[in-house]
Amino acid sequence: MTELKKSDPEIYNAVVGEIERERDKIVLIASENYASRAVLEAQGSVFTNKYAEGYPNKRYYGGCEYADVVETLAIERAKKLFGAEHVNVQPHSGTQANMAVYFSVLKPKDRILGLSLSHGGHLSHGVQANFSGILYKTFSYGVDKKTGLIDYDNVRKLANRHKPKILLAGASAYSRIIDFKILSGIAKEVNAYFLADIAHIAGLIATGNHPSPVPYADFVTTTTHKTLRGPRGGMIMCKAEYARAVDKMVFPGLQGGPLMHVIAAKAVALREAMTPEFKRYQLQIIKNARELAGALAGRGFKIISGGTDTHLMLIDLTGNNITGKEAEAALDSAGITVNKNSIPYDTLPATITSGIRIGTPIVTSRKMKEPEMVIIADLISRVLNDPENTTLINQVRDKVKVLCRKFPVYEDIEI
Ligand code: DSN
Repeated sequence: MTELKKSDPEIYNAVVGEIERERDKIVLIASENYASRAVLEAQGSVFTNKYAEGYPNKRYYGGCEYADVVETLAIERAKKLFGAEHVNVQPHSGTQANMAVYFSVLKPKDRILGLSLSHGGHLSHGVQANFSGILYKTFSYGVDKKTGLIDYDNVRKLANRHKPKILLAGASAYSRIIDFKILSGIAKEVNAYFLADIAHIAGLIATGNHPSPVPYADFVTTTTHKTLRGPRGGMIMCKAEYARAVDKMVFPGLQGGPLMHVIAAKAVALREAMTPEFKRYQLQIIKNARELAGALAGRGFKIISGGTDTHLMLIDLTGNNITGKEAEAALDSAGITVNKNSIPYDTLPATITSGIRIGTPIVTSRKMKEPEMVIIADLISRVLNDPENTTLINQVRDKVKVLCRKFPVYEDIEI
């Protein structure tokens, strides 16, 4: 980064700080990942300079011959990877992908039914403070208080009562397999569109480690940067009959120029996702999550739903004498990054919470395996049992650094 260092030392220093943070901390944010060097290079390429409003071979700008190459490759790779009839790779984010789907089939005040944010859903699935809650009449289903699992009978009841125009599946903090087949059946029964937002589990689905909603869903939206390990961005898959409506809504409906550098990076990530190595990686994410959940449970932590089938787990701290906010802060000072998270039926506000969410995509990208998960569980447990003990926090931070050095990341980036 010699040019950046010379021309803008403040930004250069922040980038170096971020490289060091990502390198020296154990990052367990379930929605993050460390993209490959190839993805970073594509995203940092000269495609950042290019306007390409429109779609391949139908652009509103000249000079799009290479933009057409990358966007066509991204579309074709996504179609092949997920078995989708139609793909749009232009949404700038997952929320914008959801917005484009809503705008293509809903009118303001139409009804949406999705998983409640406080039970593991997402902002854009109908939260009042989000555009989805402002524009539409939104209803939510939740998880069973005892099992922590989605109560499909209750979803059916609510769907019959509220008659939504879209039934939404998908979550940000749900650790079990989502039965897309049952949910799509419920949508059919009430004549609703079925939208599956697979942002968190796209990598697991692409590699057959979680059942796919693509055969059943009218629309499937995702981000490309979580388990899929690409650049930050969104993507829509849909049945061919909605292709025109979705494409028109993304551009010119909601966006102008697509981010061609991000689309180039999406294409790279989608190619990586087709490799046997990526399939092994996704399986290891799940194995690591199971091991970590088991090791934490063995140290007195309550895991919502009793465990995990995916890349993440939600820890209920109500029996551990610490809030989610306090746990997040104590762990971060010990070099372990997690996020506070509401648990189902939480009595504390979202700014404090009674839980933390933990995910394994990044530590698995660093090639850590089950033995390291036991070490991490032990470090987490020590910090959360004695969060104000600065000597202990410093000791844990040193151990974290040693572990991180054994599993390096971005070693070859010249700073
Ligand atoms: N905010 C993301 C998450 O952390 O799950 C979802 O978009």
